Amino acid sequence: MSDTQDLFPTRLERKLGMCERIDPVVYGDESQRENGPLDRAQIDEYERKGFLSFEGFYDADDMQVFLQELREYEDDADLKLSEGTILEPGREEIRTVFGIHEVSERFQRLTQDPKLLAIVKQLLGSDVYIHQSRINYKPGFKGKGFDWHSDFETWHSEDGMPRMRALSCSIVLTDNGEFNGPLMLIPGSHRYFIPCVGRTPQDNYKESLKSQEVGVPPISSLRELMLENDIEAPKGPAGSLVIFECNTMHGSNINMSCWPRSNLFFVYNSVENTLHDPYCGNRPRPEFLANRTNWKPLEPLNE
Ligand code: 6CS
Ligand code: FE
Repeated sequence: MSDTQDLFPTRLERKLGMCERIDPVVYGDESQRENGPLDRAQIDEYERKGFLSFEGFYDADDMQVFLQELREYEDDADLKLSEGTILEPGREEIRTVFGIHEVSERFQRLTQDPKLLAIVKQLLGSDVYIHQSRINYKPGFKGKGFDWHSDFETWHSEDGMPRMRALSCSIVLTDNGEFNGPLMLIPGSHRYFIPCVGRTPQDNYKESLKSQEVGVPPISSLRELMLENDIEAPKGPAGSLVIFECNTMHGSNINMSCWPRSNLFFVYNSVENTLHDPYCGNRPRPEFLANRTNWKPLEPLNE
């Protein structure tokens, strides 16, 4: 078991009600919060909603080289066989490639983009490192969806992440429109921790990354959050960015369009929030899902 008290019990036999968040959303004192690229209004919006979206954060043309690399992976038999590559259920199409920043130098460099890193450090109020990276391909007609979930609920239970001091940067590599299964988020949902019912099977990730059964919040809690705050699905051209807090409820629909919806995710964790033993009591998940070996602070890479 972990060497710290479990403040967020989940994955139990009995249903527990949702509880109010106990961790800050934006870390650091006033001066730290002012010290970064986000202005007061953006900080307040992130604190209130649990996410921020930036249309055209990167130039769409600059995303082409990243997309080209994705296309090459689709024809890379070895990569498709590796454990960090998840295929669509019952198909040959790639669903997710995990650990992309370790597979590709170009993606590694992007994790250290000065513009992005400055925003992340302003929100987390500390040095940061990559907890997890991935690309969700969501190919046209065949890309399945992702059920509603809080990433933190999984990362706490299955990776031993102690507190809510991490965030995901989702960079859209293809246009995210209404019809190709954009990321959907429930504003304000990050303010509640929603325990999930059901013990975590060993090696749960072998199933959960294709279709999540354990760690899916109760419908009653989801309904309460949606009625209170609605749902938002930020859209935008390739190069747009959504930053969402580790505990913000999110999911996405299947892709019924002909256009792929390929998003890149970098998960930044505070160096003050490094992993303990998984709170669910299982053995740790593989490195491509949860980085346990390199917590060195990321330095910005200038062009
Ligand atoms: O288990 C995880 O870490 C992954 N599962 C989901 C549905 N989102 C976060 C992450 O990619
Ligand atoms: Fe997720």
